[in-house]
Amino acid sequence: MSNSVFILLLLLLLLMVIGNNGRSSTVVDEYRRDDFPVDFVFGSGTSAYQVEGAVLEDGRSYSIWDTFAHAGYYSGANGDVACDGYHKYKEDIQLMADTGLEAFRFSISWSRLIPNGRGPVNIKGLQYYNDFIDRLISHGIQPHVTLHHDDLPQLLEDEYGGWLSRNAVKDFVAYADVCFREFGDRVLHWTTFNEANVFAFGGYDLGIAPPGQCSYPFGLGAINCTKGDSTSEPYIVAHHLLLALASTVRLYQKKYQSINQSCPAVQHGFVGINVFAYWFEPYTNTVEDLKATERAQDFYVGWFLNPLVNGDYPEIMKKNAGNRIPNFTKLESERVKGSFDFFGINHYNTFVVKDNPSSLEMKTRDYYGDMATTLIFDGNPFTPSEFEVVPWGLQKLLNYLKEKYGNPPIYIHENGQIQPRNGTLIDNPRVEYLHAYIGALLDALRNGSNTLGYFAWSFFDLFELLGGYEIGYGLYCVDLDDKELTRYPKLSAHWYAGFLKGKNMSGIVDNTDAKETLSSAY
Ligand code: IFM
Repeated sequence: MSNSVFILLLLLLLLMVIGNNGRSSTVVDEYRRDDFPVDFVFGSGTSAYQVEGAVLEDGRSYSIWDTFAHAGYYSGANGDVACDGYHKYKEDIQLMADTGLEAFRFSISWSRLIPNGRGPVNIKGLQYYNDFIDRLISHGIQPHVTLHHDDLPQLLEDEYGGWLSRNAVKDFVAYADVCFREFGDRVLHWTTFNEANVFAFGGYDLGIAPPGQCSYPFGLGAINCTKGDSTSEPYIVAHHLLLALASTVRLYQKKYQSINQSCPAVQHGFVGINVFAYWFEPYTNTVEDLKATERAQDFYVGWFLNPLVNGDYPEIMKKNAGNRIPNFTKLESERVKGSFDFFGINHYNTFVVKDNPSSLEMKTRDYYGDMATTLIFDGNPFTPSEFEVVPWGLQKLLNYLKEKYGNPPIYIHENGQIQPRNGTLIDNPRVEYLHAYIGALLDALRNGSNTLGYFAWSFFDLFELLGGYEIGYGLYCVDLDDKELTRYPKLSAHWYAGFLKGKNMSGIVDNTDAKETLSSAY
């Protein structure tokens, strides 16, 4: 090749990259399980309230999610039965094994294990989770446990106001202690809080998640904001979650990671936290929009990751929230800093961010007002009918976490495609989504991201946090019209199983199996 042709080709390549709006590298289109490291884990997940049902069986007490659902947020729907996972877990675990899952992420219901919130352990609850974990392991599936997935025991909410009180820190650590003691010989991966940020702003600013608190004029929920203070409560709750994480990690290190009287057998597990993370693109390349984009990331993930990596909240949060965001004492800051073994992220989509300085002029501001941005959503941000497929958003997010927070160990705890729950098993949009995002993940790994695992959300269609039974993300459909709540694989379950079992995957899907299943199912 002559020099001039070579230079021309290089120029062409450069133009193609720029033409792609700087949107990161191309996403790998064809890949197989073997392209990922052997010790990388692929799994799927659920959470207790969303699948178990049996809400008052065998000694379980109500959690704040039961109360939230029964208050009418889901127009009468609730998790009283959900997928009946409490009774059907044996067949469910068989299904996980048939699908080829290497790991399964689930949460323990605090109010099933310790119905009073603190004090005596419920033997039936203990048996259930022991058997659940044993079965996963005997089927070759790693258990990844979440301790709190929006479901604080209601008794603690009633007693002292739940996570608004520092008392919750002590009770949470005691609950974690029980879990480490009882299950830590088999469980290595512990996530303290699922979507700590959404729990704080969804539950205490917007009122769209348990416990559904908000103050006028800020809430977004279906129920009126009759209780709460959107201007300060999200910050107080987040602060307590961080202190609880720090104390839990200390407890694990002191009591379970070194030989001592209370724990003669050393545990070698990992304790982390999970946050919800969008990728944000600036609306324009103006300094204002670029700063707004950085600010949005600080408010979403920096809120938790900055204290954990650097010992304090992002400067811009402290500036904009003023005295509504708590301060860390010197000792707290030292304890919070570094108190994680991994970060879990839940990533679904990418949004565009525009500067919105006028919100800072408001006399009273909620957390979103402090963020001073307009997040541009196409349709309903929380329950759209389908997510746009933006795999480069995941690549950019992983790269951002690598650059900004020193390449911490990451688990992608949730990623998946939303769809209306209408009984269809041919879910091509979900296949397209999973195929694209797993390809993007491979690119990110090749780019040096320290991501250690990926969990497709969700294993079943379950009781959804933001849409009850109206929407689903499941690889498997649960037939709500059948009293047996029979599970049926969707096309995406076949696709994921093919990938996990070593097939070469492209975007093209063979739907022969799914068609057969569909006709026998309906
Ligand atoms: O179902 C929820 C889950 O409980 C938390 N992350 C988002 C999912 C989909 O909305």
